[in-house]
Amino acid sequence: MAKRALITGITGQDGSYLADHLLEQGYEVFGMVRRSSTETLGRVAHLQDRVEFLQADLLDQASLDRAVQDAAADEIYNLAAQSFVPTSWSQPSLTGEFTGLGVLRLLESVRKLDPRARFYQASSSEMFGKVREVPQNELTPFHPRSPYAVAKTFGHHITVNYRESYGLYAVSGILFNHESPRRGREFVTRKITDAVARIKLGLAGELRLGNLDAQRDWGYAGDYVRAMHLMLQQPEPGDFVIATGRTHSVREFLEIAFGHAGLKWEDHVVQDPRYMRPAEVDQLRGDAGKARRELGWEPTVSFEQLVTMMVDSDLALLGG
Ligand code: NAP
Ligand code: F7E
Repeated sequence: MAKRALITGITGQDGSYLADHLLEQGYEVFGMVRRSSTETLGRVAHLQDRVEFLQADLLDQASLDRAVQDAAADEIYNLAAQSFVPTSWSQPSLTGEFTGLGVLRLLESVRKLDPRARFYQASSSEMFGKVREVPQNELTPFHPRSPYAVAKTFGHHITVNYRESYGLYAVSGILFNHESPRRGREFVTRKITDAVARIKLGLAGELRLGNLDAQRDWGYAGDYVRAMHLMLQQPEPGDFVIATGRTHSVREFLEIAFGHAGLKWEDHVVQDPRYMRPAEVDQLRGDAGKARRELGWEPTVSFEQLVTMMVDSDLALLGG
């Protein structure tokens, strides 16, 4: 019989790639969506006939209970969150509710109603924040630097705690930044590739950005959802860092993205204090050695391939 998976956050970047991957693996896929007055299924439009959507919200325990019961899933992937770091300073309580307490609510539903399900929590490299060591691995202490990161740190610890308290098969994937043509346009990578396409096609002239010296360990989302699935196939539950092990600056991203379209970034980029953050994380670089050894996981897309894939996709979307 086909395995059943429930994905929260299926309308997001990762949820859509994970749904693609699990359907390819022969899973029956259930996707949790929240009510909205406008359509949010754009990223999963190609899967509408193959996924069963269940309406629920991370703020509403009864709706989560129902979704967990109806899906009767073998594997539950909790990808839903308020995931944009700057919004976590302007809406800190909401971020705590969605990104922190939402994890606890879902774990409660699993504990009460489907404790044999395997549970994946989407944790983040942002938990390392003001880093204690470079590169960061599963044993590196956390020092979160934004309300988002604080909420994710709660989500991580409560996942480990439910594993230890109730014997749930619950794992936390500590994923470094991963991007794709399906990335939201507010995140710096997609903001840049979307602007490159607009500038190239004469639809825009400038791009306003914040800290160009910020560095990230950027990988490809399609590679990272494979790791999520692998984590739930292990004999024992455990936590894993997923990263490329290479760091690049926003400036390097600009250089490749604009260069790929035959443009010079210096002619178009304007630094704007509005996009600076109250606290920055500077030296994120992941050590995915445990995932390589125990999951056999490797990233397949290089930084250059990622940037050019995103520029090409945005050019195509705009008809270029
Ligand atoms: P994303 O594109 O922002 O997607 C977030 C998803 O969460 C959307 O489907 C959104 O639904 C849903 N959601 C938000 N609030 C909700 C609520 N109250 N109830 C139900 N659903 C809700 O994020 P992503 O990049 O795919 O990331 C997936 C997860 O991994 C997130 O938890 C993120 O924090 C974490 N993460 C991401 C990265 C990364 O680099 N991408 C790295 C580490 C960890 P709507 O469509 O209705 O808004
Ligand atoms: O920022 C700098 C900014 O918003 C990356 C989320 O998926 O990954 C993501 O969080 C860097 C920061 O992603 C702009 O200061 C400069 O240093 O693309 P971002 P993020 O904050 O790293 C982690 C792992 C997650 O878990 C999150 O959910 O780029 N930057 N100028 C800018 N960033 C933005 N957004 N906009 C700018 O104009």
